[in-house]
Amino acid sequence: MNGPVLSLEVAESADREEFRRAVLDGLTSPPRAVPAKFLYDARGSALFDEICELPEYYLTRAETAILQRRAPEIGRRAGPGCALIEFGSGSSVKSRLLIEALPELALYAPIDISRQHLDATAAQLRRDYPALNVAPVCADFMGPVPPIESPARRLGFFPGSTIGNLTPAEATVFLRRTRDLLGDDGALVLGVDLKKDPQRLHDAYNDQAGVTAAFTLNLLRRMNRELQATFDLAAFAHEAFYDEAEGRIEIYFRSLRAQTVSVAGRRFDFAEGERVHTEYSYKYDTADLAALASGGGFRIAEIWTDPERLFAVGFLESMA
Ligand code: AVJ
Repeated sequence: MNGPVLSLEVAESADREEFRRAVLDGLTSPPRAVPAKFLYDARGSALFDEICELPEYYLTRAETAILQRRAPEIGRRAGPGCALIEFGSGSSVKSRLLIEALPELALYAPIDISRQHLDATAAQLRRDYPALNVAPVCADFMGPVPPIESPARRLGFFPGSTIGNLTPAEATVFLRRTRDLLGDDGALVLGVDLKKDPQRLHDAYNDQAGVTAAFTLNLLRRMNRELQATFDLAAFAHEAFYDEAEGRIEIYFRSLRAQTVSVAGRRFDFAEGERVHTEYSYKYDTADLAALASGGGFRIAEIWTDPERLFAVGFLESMA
């Protein structure tokens, strides 16, 4: 039998292998890309926490303000005794707003790919809410999630515009799966970033302090460390711009000169100016959100925004 230490090691080498495959695949066939979820190693997660504090990055502040103001209404809509299931829980600042507002909460199940993050969050929540049943689930919420045992009404929570990382097709698949997981009487609290002045969007992903650039380039560091890659961090740059027709921010790392890099024992040529895609960040308006919800099997019961209409939180209910 595997003790906890050994099973952690097994999980780590499986993660490493998944990362290796994804990177080799992503660099081999054009257009070159590395999936966004690999941005979040320990350093990447810390950098993302820093992004959330940047003056240009309004998303976190706007959403937190909406949740603070609307928590009582969310509690009323959800009703007493529900189970709260959070997708990609990260640090649980926003979950606490709901945990405190949901009457007779039966269960809190954070789902996250990082075992470490999950265990730390669960331990802290158990300390702060001794009566709360915390049931962490270690899984990639984009893949199949193991069934969550609870007879209570399920309330999903997917904040932070994380859904913006997904293409509309991927987002629809995610919502359909989530609707099945939450059940016929389930509901989902969903946070999306709103379409707005392109300059404001551009600035949010091109901050003056360079934290977003460090976040993107941290992926090169991670490849160097975990895949014995030879990326010269000074020879690549972060690039982010708003594509208005697609309604999305696109993020890349760009090669500043012609160069060859070795990754996991394979060599990859980069032309000067060649780029590798790392993220989309889709922006929604209320019509986009309505289409997304109905395509995913939900109806919108309510949409709340902040006074500047920067961000939106939707209360979605499963359709029969
Ligand atoms: C965590 C996906 C919501 O798209 O705004 C922020 C990630 N990347 N700055 C976003 C991100 C660069 C963020 N999400």
